[in-house]
Amino acid sequence: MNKLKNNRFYIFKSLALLGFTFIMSCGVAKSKYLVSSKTIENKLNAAKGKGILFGHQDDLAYGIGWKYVEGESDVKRVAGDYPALFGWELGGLELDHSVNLDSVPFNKIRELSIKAHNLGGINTYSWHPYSVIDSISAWTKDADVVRHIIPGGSHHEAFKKQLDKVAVFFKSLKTADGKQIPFIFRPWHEMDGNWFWWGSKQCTPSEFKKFFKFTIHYLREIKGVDNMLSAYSPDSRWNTLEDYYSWYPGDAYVDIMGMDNYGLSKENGTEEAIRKLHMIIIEAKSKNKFAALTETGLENVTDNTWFTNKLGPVLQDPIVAKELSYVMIWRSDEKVHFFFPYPGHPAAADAKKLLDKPEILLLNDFVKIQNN
Ligand code: BMA
Repeated sequence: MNKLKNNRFYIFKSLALLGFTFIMSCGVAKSKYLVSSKTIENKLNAAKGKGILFGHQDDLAYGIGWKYVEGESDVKRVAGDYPALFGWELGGLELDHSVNLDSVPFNKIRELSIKAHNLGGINTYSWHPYSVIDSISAWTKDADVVRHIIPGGSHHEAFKKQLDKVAVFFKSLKTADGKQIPFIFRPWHEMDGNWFWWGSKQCTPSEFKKFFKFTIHYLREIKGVDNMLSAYSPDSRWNTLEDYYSWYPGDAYVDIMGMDNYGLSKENGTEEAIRKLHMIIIEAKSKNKFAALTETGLENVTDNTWFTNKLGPVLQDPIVAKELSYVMIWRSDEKVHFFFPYPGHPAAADAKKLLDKPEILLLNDFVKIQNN
């Protein structure tokens, strides 16, 4: 009798456990996004050949007509899902400001970066610091900064203090259980232009390389930021591979080879972008690195078919579609400075049409790939 009772008890317990497991697994299966703690290399490798991750700068922070609204995103509003890659800007951190140079609080950037990571996405950071020499902003044509802040320069120690603050921020990007989240750092971009104090007219290629190398070395080796991939991204002023490599700091300091390109609407703009991406892709492949279109867009989306007619042909080029890891559209500030359309904008349907293509990966597509 007792044995029977015991048996019944065990059967009941097992059924209850089974039921609980079933309910839990249904819950998990139904949830659209799953936490993924894989390294960025693994995540990018998982997506290789399956599609291109679609990214947007400041996506979770603000868009047209909203700011810091939980769960919002202009990409989601228009295309039904979040981007797979999230860009953020760190300018102002070096001055202990509480908000970045676009007025986004660093606490928000941290919170939303962690959220993006927990949803299964990838974060990438740019940094446009004020110069340590005279506190001029990153946008200056006549500064002589780099020479003074590389090792041996008069302001090298001051520059290290700026980097210390960046390291503190990066190390504060942790999940609830205390694990550091991996991310991409893309410093000193568009160096082939002459609008930043690290631009091609403001320092020599050799100074630039020392500068880039030191930045990555210091963060990784001295500050222990060891969960970071680094991206090299000139603008599109370069023409030949030799030009592209003019500022390349060396394989040990670059994980992602890319370019920014805001010229897709120019005459032959898409063809030129494809030509250059092919060069980058071949190089990246031969070095076992990733290739990316690190920034693009059309300010205020003044062409209602820019997404399918300009960006689309670039991303759908067979080599690009197979080999490019990600593309990132620049931020959507107010109505005078946005690069992704908002609901009701005449280009919204066209952007959705491109983003609906199977070879363009939004967050849910990316998470499914990671979980396979
Ligand atoms: C530029 C513009 C600026 C912004 C900067 C850093 O391209 O969007 O308004 O301050 O990037 O995010």
